[in-house]
Amino acid sequence: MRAIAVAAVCILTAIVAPTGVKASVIASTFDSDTEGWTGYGDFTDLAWAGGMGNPEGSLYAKDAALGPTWGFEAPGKFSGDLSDMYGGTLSYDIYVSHGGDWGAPDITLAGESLTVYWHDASPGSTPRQWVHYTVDLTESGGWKKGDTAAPPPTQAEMQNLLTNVQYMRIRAEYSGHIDHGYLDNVVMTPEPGALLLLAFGGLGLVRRRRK
Ligand SMILES: [Ca+2]
Ligand SMILES: [Ca+2]
Repeated sequence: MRAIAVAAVCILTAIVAPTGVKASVIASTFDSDTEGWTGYGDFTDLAWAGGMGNPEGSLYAKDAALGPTWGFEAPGKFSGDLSDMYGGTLSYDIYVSHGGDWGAPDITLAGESLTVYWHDASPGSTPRQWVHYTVDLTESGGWKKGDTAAPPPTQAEMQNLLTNVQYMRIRAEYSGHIDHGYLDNVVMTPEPGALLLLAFGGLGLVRRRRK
């Protein structure tokens, strides 16, 4: 009976988790450094902020006031083959010094042949407090193929984009002021079913070793 259960779990795991796919959470909590994050646009003074965060330890940058919209750009672990993140979520906490908006996208997710953008439904972030965002990594998560008037990606387009993500950017500028901002708790979580099956797969391995 146990052997059958182990075999079933192994087959199930093999189906759901083909070679190279890693159904695990990707996170940056900035506990001790910038974790390889950088910026985009006219950011400056990018640094780890040890005394600021949610909780303490976050990523800081400031507006260089040259014109473009600035924000943060994720390191390599948030790119590449993220296909197991389809159906999962992306969440983060952000703190900005000045509020406002001019319609720039809050999140940019660039694939090989398509880039999708996510705009805050209530434009502008609330300044000087931590604001939490959670976005579904599906075609119905509010992503657009351009500005807010552009169509959303199809299911196939979203799934294909996640097979080879080039970069992920999170906007931190909402104001014409020389503003600054902090980013914390950037988390990509796979679709719950993928995590559950991975757990079952692990159970299968433990049982196999005990035999
Ligand atoms: Ca932190
Ligand atoms: Ca600014």
